[in-house]
Amino acid sequence: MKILITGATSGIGEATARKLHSEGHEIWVTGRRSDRLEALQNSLGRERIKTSRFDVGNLDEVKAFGAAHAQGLKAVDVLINNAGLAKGTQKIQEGQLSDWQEMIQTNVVGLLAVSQLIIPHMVSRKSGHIVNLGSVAGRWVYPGGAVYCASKFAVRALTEGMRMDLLGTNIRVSNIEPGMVNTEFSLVRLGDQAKADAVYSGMQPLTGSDIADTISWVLARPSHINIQELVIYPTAQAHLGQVHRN
Ligand code: NDP
Ligand code: 8X3
Repeated sequence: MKILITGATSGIGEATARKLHSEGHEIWVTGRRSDRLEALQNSLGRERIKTSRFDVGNLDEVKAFGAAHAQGLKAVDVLINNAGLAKGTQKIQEGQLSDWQEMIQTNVVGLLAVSQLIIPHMVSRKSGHIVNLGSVAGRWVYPGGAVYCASKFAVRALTEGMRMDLLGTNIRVSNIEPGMVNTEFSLVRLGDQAKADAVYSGMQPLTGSDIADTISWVLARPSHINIQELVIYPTAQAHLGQVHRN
């Protein structure tokens, strides 16, 4: 299958790219850091891998990507809307508008903009699978997480809405909702490696590969099965903020 993955320069996206490439799929990996895209391409051997650098939240860049690859985008069988981020953990009364804008623009508007490049072609072909990276933060809220959670609640609503609007087209839509995964997520959110490491101290979090395996399984279900939502926690986490540490 031809699989487009947004945000494949680290974490879940990179692990998913590696997993799906190892299964023989043709992967198209994207992100803002071109050095990382190049390193991934070099490490996978340049066969069945294409790279494109753009910011999903920058609508001019998404449009330019769409125009430059109009033909290639018609053939995408699977879109993995993985690019996303959290910024800050401040309470709502202390938060920064620029952080809120970046989260909403990346996690919600960016997901929609990339999906819009792909969905009409999938509808014409009457086949395709869209996998969105939601989160347990898209089902439950926690203090200091209001805007990030709102963006992931939106991903959940968009997944449900896509399923409803696409009913009858054979297109599947899935929302993968992980708990704590040790990636660059906490470093991006907190801006400090020591603080990021502390998030996972004394407990075993999920890895990007754990989520990649899950996505691979979701894609491999027979075409009459649509895994719509899948919550996956580390065993040491029972709820947001409820973590068992040794
Ligand atoms: P990482 O920070 O390791 O990876 C995030 C990826 O998204 C990077 O490849 C980054 O690439 C890309 N990205 C971020 N912003 C943009 C943008 N504006 N345009 C294009 N690409 C972008 O974190 P994760 O792997 O953990 O995160 C992947 C997804 O999983 C996110 O949607 C996150 O919300 C979700 N998630 C993460 C959990 C966790 O605990 N880690 C739990 C639940 C969900 P680049 O910087 O090169 O642009
Ligand atoms: C990331 C999980 O718990 O940091 O989506 O919000 S959490």
